[in-house]
This record gives sequence, structure tokens and C-alpha cells, in this order.
Amino acid sequence: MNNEELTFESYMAAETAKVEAALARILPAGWDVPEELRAAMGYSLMAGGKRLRPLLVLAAAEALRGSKEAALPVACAIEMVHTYSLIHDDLPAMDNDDYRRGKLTNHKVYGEALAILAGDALLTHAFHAAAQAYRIHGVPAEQVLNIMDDLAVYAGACGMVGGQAADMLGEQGLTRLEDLQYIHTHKTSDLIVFSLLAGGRIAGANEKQLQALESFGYAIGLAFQIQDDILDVTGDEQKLGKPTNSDEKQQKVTYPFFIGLEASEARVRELTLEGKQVLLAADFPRPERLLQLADFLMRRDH
Ligand code: GRG
Repeated sequence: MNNEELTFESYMAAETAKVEAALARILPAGWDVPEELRAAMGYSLMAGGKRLRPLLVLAAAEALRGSKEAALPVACAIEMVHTYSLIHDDLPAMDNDDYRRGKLTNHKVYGEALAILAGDALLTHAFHAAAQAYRIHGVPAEQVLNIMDDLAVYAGACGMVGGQAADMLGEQGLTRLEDLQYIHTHKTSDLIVFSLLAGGRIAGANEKQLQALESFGYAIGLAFQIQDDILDVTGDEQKLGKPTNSDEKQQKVTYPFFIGLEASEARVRELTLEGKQVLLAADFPRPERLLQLADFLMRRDH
């Protein structure tokens, strides 16, 4: 059976397995890495998670009939960056969380210093991983350079790190929905947009196609984060083994805090629809998996 004939569930299972296998090979056994550092990196990288960002890289490449094999190194790179951000976010200096994905957080197992280094190593190794799109799969060097440039920008000071800083600095007095939206855009949507652009670039997307992927990404990225805010209020984090304190939940300034739960749910549906319409208007040869992923994110319960 070829890929297009698989049900969405089988497609997701097959793509996730491909990503997991590639991630498991990311630090070859022969490389001279201190054993504890290797273990700390692998502990969080291989701890499950939805693998959403890699799946978006692969689906964007597929939407433009690009090679998913060639997209795989970049899919791994973005998951490494995402994993580093989670490790650092859980540290005592930031969110001070004991559990992530139902397991003890990295610093709870390896100590703070090694957790910081594991995050640093995942971030820097991500650029090496992305380079394999050129070295092994022959993606043109210019495309890979653009992907690496995007990665630095979308994950860095004007992207995810900037969003995290704004979140931290505004923690005491966030009073406007626009400010929350700024945080969501950078902290969450930027890596989603990067993933879509990277898949598009691997497939040789033109400027118009990249613009459509970007608009789609910002729409589903915000929908994804509002859904996260909704799940925060409705308490599904407990399913992941993360104990939540009900006072903490009520105090959190999230989307439902500003516009209420029902309006937030409606916004998730609207944004998903908007994103899908942009993609359909762009006339990609195989947009089906991206459209299905958008619906999947809207319906998710964790
Ligand atoms: C420390 C530089 C730095 C950044 C941290 C990712 C992040 C930024 C903070 C984590 C907290 C949070 C709610 C971020 C918003 C993005 C988000 C919803 C992350 C969780 O992503 P999922 O749901 O996680 O894809 P899994 O576990 O499925 O990979």
C-alpha cells in the first residue's frame, strides 16, 4: 500500500516510527561523547511526545512532492531544538517542573548542570543534523543554508527564545490579549512555521508557496497554543503525570482567561479553518496530510 492510501492513524504511526528511528541514530555510538551527556540527551530526546514538528516537516515536503527521506535530517533537527527548549523550560530557574511527558524531568534525573549541557548539546547538534540534508541527500546547499538561517531566526532571540523571555518578563502583569498573542506567536508558532518552511524548502518551494506555508503555520500554531491553554484549564495535563495545582491553574493568564473557554474553543476552530483555506487556495499537489494534521491538532486532548 502506498503512503497516500494509508488511513490517517496508520500514516501517523508510520511517520512517527520513521522519525523515532532517525532520532535514535542521531548520535552515532562511535562518537566520543561523555557517557552521562549522551544519556541525558537521549533521555529527553527519546521520551515520546507527539513529534508534531518533524511530522509537519515531512508533510510539507510531501505536499509539494518533495523527498521525505531528504527532509528527515531537518525533521530530527527541529525535534532536537524543541527538546532542548523543554529541558531548559523545566529547570528550577524557569518553570521548575518535576515531570514532563509523564517522566521525571531531565534535571531531576541528571542534575541541573548536566540538564543545561544536554539542552545546549541538542541545540548545537541540531545544526549538524540539518547539514545532513546536503551531505547525505544532496539537497542544494543554498536551500540548506536557508533552512539553517531560518532555524537560527525562528528558534532564537526574535523567535522562540524571544517569546520565552517575553513570557518570563511579563509574568507578573500580563493585561492585554495582544501581549499574550505575541508570546504564543514566538514561543509556539515560530517552530511550527519553521517546520513547514523547511519541508517546503526541501521540496524546492517558490516564494508564493513558502508564503502559504507561513500563513498556514501561524494559523495552526496559534490554534495549537490556544488548545494547549484550553487543556491547561480543563486539566488534561494530569494524564501526562504532571500534577497540577488548582490555584495555579486559575491564576494562569491564558487565552481562556481573556475571552473565556467557549470563545477560545471557537477561535481554535476558526484558525484551523483559516489555515486550511490558505493551503487549499495555494493549490499544492498533495496537501491532504497537512490538512489532516491541522484537524488532528484541533481535536487533540494532550
Ligand atoms: C527555554 C528557550 C526556552 C524556550 C521554552 C517550549 C517552551 C519554550 C516552553 C514549554 C512550555 C510551553 C507550554 C510552550 C509552548 C509550546 C508547547 C505547547 C510546547 C509543548 O509542545 P508539544 O505539545 O510537546 O508538541 P510534546 O511533548 O508532544 O513534544
